[in-house]
Amino acid sequence: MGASYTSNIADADVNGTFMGSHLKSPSDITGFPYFPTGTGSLLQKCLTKDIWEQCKDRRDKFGFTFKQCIFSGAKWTNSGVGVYAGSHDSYYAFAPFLDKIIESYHGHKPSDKHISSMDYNQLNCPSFPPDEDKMINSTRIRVARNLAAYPLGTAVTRQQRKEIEKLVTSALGEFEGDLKGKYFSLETMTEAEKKQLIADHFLFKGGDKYLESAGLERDWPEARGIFHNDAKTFLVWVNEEDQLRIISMQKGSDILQVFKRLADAANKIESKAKFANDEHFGYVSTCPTNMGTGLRASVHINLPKLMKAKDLHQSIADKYHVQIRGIHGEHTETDDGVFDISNLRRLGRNEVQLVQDMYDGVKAMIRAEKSL
Ligand code: ADP
Ligand code: CIR
Repeated sequence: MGASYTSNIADADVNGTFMGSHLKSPSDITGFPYFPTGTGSLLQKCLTKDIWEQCKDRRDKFGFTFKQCIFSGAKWTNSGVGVYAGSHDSYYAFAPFLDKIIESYHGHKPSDKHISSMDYNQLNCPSFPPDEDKMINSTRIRVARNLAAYPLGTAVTRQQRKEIEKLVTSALGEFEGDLKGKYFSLETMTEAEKKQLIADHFLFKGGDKYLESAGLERDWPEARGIFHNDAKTFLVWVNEEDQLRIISMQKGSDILQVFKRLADAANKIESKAKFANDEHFGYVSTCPTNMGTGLRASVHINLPKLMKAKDLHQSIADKYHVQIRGIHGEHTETDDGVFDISNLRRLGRNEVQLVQDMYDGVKAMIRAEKSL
C-alpha cells in the first residue's frame, strides 16, 4: 500500500540543516511523516510504514493519540529520540512501535524483566585519587518518577497537575533531618531567583521546544516547582518532563555519598506515593529513554584534551555505555572543556549497575585524558 506523506518541510537553517517544520498540532500529521535525508532520530529509525499503518489511529486509555506520541519528533526532525508517552498504558497501546524504540535504545526485549536494586553496598567505586578528583567539579544522580494514579504530564489535565503538585509537596513537607526542605513554586519565584537556580544547575529551564511539542509545557509555569533542602544536595523537580525528578547532588566526586542519599530519598518518597511501575518496564517515564530506573548519574568533568579528540571520546563512550552532554543540560554546548558524562542505559539493568557504568566510563575517560 502506498502511504501518503505529510509535508512537514520547513525552511532549512543557514547550514542547510532541517530543524523544524510547519506542523502545528498532532492532527496535522495526515500521513506517514516526512523525514528529510540526514534525520537520525530513533523515531525515524523505528517508524516503518507497517508500524505506522498499525498504530496511526490508536489511542491509549486516556485518549492520548499515537500522533501525539510521535509529534515532537515529526516536527523537530533533529530530535535524538522524538517520542513521548501519554501514560503507562501508552507503552502497551502503541506496543508495535514503542517496543521497538525501547529495544533499540536499551536493548530490552518485550519478554525481558526489569529488576531494581539500590543496594549501594554492591557499588565498586573507590574514591578518585586527588589528581582525578580535581578534574571532577560535581556529581549528580536523578531518578524520574510518575504517579500510578494519573496519566503522564503529556496527558494530565490542568486540575490533575495541581493535584499532583499538592500530593507531592505535602509528602515532601514531612521530611526531617538532612532531607528536610522547602518547596519553591515556579509561579511565585522571582525572575532573579529562577535564573540563579538555573545557573547553579539546580532547576530546569523551561522553554524546551521538544517538551513543548509533547504537551509538557501546557499552562506553564502553573503547578511546577522545586523542593530542596538547605544545602541543595537533595532536590525534587515537580511537574516538568516527569511528575517527579528526585535528585541528589553535590560538589566533588563522591559518587557513593550521592547515590546513598538518592536511594534513601527515593525510598522515603515511595513509602508515601505509589509510582507507575511494572515487572517488564520498571518505573514508567514520559520519554522512553528513562524507562526502568529513570536514573541518570553524571559528573561534570574537565577533559580538555580528550574532548578535542572526537573519535576517541566517542569510542570510549560507546564502549562504556555513557553519554556526553554539555553542562547546561541536554542539547547544550559546553564551555571550558567541562562535560557532563552519564550512563546511557536505564532499563534492564539495576540502579547499581548503571551508576557503575558511569563510574567505569569516567575512569576510562580520565585514563585517556592522562595519556594524551
Ligand atoms: P536531566 O535529564 O538529568 O535532568 P539535564 O541534562 O537537562 O538532565 O540537566 C539538568 C540540570 O542538571 C542542568 O542544569 C545540568 O547542568 C545539571 N546537572 C547535570 N549533571 C550535573 C552534575 N554532575 N553536576 C552539576 N549539575 C549537573
Ligand atoms: C530528543 O528527542 O532529542 C528529545 N526529545 C530528548 C530525548 C532524550 N530524552 C530525555 O533525555 N529524556
